[in-house]
Amino acid sequence: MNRMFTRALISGAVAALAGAAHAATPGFVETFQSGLNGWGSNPSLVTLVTSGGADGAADAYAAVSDTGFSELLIRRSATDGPEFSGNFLAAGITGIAFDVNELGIDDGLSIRVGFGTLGNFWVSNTSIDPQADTWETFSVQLIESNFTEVFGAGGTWNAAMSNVQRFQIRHDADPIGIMPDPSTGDFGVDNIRLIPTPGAGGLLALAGAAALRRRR
Ligand SMILES: [Ca+2]
Ligand SMILES: [Ca+2]
Ligand SMILES: [Ca+2]
Repeated sequence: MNRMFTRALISGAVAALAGAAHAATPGFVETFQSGLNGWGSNPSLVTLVTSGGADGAADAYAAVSDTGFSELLIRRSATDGPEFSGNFLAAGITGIAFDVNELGIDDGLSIRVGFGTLGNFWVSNTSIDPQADTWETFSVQLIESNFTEVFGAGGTWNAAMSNVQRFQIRHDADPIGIMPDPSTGDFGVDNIRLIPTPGAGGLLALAGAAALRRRR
């Protein structure tokens, strides 16, 4: 059983366990094999590329580009679907990881993850600048000290974690700002995953193990 199929099987099983709950699902992996699924941007250009993803020649990914010096990001909102929104605390989501590729030339990007409510938004303190044409993994544990609140002074970390409405993967060079930074660069994203609490169940643990195994 190949890795892509294994992950799809696990994702499907986890989603089935979660039933029709309209909330983020621990263990969920956005592989882009079924399309962009609501991931987009404005004003960056987001396109589905059906080959050359993180899992090989026949694997799809999302490409993000901009040639007009506007903010470089890919995002998903609650209105695009439930998978990356809702109550992360109650769901037991303890980390975020994704695969990222600088595509073509290395534009010297600083790729971070950000999420929160409409008025209470947090961006990861750490970033990744992948090598050109190489898939690498970025991951961050969801604890307050790993993030900076960029919008909504006074809104708490727990309030943002409890009601995620916007989820971004963005280019944001130091210092971290309210908005992603403009760039003429491009990057690819694949396998955006919501990491479950360790020991949250055999199937969820299996999902984590599958994600780890493919990194070795
Ligand atoms: Ca993929
Ligand atoms: Ca690039
Ligand atoms: Ca910045």
